[in-house]
Amino acid sequence: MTELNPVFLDKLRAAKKISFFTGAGMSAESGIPTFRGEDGIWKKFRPEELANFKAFVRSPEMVWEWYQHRRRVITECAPNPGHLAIKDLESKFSITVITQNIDNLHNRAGSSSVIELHGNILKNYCLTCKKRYDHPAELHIEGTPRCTCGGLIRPDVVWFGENLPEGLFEHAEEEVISSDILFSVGTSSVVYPAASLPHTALKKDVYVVEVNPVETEFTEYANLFFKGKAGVILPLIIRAIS
Ligand code: BV8
Ligand code: ZN
Repeated sequence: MTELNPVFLDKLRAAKKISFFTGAGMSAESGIPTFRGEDGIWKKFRPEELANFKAFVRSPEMVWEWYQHRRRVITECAPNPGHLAIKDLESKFSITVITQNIDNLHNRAGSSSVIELHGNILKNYCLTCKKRYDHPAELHIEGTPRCTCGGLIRPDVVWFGENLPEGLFEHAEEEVISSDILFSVGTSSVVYPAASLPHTALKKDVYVVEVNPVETEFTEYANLFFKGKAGVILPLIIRAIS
């Protein structure tokens, strides 16, 4: 049993507002492969080849095939005890989730305040007229989905080299610096500007806790590091304060 640090427990009991900054590791126990782990999807694919606009314009079929594959995986998965623990904490604290994940699992777990920094794999829009196609049933995918205007439809996710949606990152920063505690869960902390959020929190004296089975680029800066899986550590924290 991971003995919970008494300083941390005091901070937790005194906290009003807690933010969670999550990455692909948050969904690993739901069965969704991470990007950079052993079975990471970047092992088979390279982000430059797939998760960027040029790749999409060059070969929309290939990029759509990749996203359809990931959609199928995601729809077969369910929120894990880590997602559910974050949702349960809403009964005691004001909770904001800031996720890098596009898998919609925090929403499916019932979290009421979720900021999706990099978009949502179930959402799409037309490159030409910006018409939205947010219900997969609307997408007729033989090869590459086309809009009624004839334009190419793309997934509503943030690709490398693309800016985050207007104002979203600033909103996430505000949530983080106004929190008593920030949990950074399941992220290798290498993709910016998202990965700057825990550092911004530290600068504003927010107590930052990292949850990850391995140390990351951020671990040396964290106020507290739980070496473990999200689906184990987060429910354990719930039990400690119930
Ligand atoms: C931007 C959505 C301004 C799509 C993703 C040169 C040119 C252009 C840009 C850059 C450049 N150099 C740097 C940049 C910026 C670039 C960047 O940071 N690159 C990195 C790679 C160096 N960032 C961008 O381009 C961003 N935009 O900067 O705009 C701009 C504009 C123009 C020009 C310049 C700048 C946009 C980045 C968004 C990319 N989109 N995803 C899709 O998913 O298809 S990124 C994707 O990877 C995720 O969204 C996530 O954000 C990111 C990182 O992955 P993680 O979530 O951390 O996952 P990872 O696998 O890495 O780690 C998993 C962790 O979980 C591990 O630590 C593991 O130990 C742990 N774990 C495993 N199991 C568990 C667990 N933890 C807990 N429990 C478990 N059970
Ligand atoms: Zn259109």
